[in-house]
Amino acid sequence: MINYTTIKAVIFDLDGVLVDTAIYHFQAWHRLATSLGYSFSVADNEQLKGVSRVESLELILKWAGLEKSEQEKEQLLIQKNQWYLALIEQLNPGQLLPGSLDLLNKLREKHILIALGSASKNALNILQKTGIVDYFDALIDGNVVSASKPDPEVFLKGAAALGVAPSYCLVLEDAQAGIDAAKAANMQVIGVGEADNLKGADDIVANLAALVDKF
Ligand code: B16
Ligand code: MG
Repeated sequence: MINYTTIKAVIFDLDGVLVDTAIYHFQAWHRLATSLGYSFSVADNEQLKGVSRVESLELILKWAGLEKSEQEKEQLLIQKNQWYLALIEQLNPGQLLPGSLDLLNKLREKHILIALGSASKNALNILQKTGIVDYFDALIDGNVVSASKPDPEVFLKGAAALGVAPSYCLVLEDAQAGIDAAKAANMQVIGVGEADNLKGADDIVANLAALVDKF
């Protein structure tokens, strides 16, 4: 159970929590995998949620039984990101997930600090396109972390940037790797989505709309 009265900061994951970009990651990885002759499934994609671009490619190559040179991998990463960027070109505030805006407004009203804790190197672009960048007191994304979730680095950096001790932080996550990272950071964590993929979360909600009245 979460004790909401003790929460001084909320650290949001991005893809799959605030914005519905997971489908575009799936489409871009699917296209790349197909070009490599590998049949990329929805179940494969679930394992890539919250995982960095580089590590995602390594997993796909492993599943496909393929070996590539560093130079080839670099090209594949550029290609995947180009396809992904083309897919999110038209992203707009309408693609914020249910409750995102209401929860951000509620936290502001209650003077609870807000940070982003995302593995994505495209996070700033996505926050700008969806019009929510100004809500954040700290932005920690794939450009400033060296260890991928489930390593706690991304969330510990978020707490440090806000000047709040980890035990007063609440993380909102849609990926198992993110739940594990939050727990490793000694933070409370709510899983957003299906319980099967969110083991160890302190609570689970279908979307952020369920949290607006908790604060
Ligand atoms: P990029 P999150 C993660 O974002 C995604 O869940 C994951 O699927 C993606 O591979 C990763 O960002 C890197 O994204 O290619 O944009 O740098 O869920 O941690 O906000
Ligand atoms: Mg996510």
